[in-house]
Amino acid sequence: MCSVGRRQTRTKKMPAYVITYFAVRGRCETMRMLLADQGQEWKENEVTFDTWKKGDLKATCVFGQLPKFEDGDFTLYQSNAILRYLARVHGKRRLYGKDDKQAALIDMMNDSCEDLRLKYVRMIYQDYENGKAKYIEALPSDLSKFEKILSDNKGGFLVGGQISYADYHLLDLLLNHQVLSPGCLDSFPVLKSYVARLSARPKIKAFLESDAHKSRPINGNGKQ
Ligand code: GTB
Repeated sequence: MCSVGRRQTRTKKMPAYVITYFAVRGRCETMRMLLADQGQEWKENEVTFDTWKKGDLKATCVFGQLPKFEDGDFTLYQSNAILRYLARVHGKRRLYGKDDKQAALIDMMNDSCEDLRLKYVRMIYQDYENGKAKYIEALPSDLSKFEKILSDNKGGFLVGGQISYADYHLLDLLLNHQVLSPGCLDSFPVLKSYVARLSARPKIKAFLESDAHKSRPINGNGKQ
């Protein structure tokens, strides 16, 4: 049937992705940054701590925790599994390297990001007052490893010459650490320019400057 001359009505498509999480950056800012950089839209389903305490939502979560991620009728938990899912679906090289070996190296990098995130989260939630200074003192030992990896890989990313899901994870961690300890990258020129370069990618820049990002606290207990 010919549609010439007929008024075309375009209905706005709802984003297929839904992130259900607390109103913080926490474990979701990496996936939000990845989605933003890949030009994707998503809906936020913010959960207040009062709602969470009632327990009904927790009881429906497979591991009793958030984030929960929905892609239509497909539901995922575990932030790193969500990142890997998005890495397989998006990007020129799927944000997951050019072959199985690069994919394995990218997983290895992300595991190291996760190790650092866990140390950071433990300090923030369990030991902020007593442990912050000690944490900052020990931080160069972790940062120097990422500095060396980025110096050795001339491609400008953790692995190869294309951004991967692990790069978004490292960027988020480094941004959070610069809030914790503003000078922490001063002795790491490669990490410092990596943060500047990735933060200047137009869609990441717009995301980092958005009210949505800026208004979200980094952590759920107000410590940062
Ligand atoms: N391995 C999991 C993943 O990577 O997704 C870990 C998920 C996780 O730790 N989820 C925390 C959670 O659901 C939220 S992130 N906690 C509730 C529970 O276990 O019952 C950390 C966090 C804690 C508190 C807030 N807050 O109060 O706003 C925000 C974020």
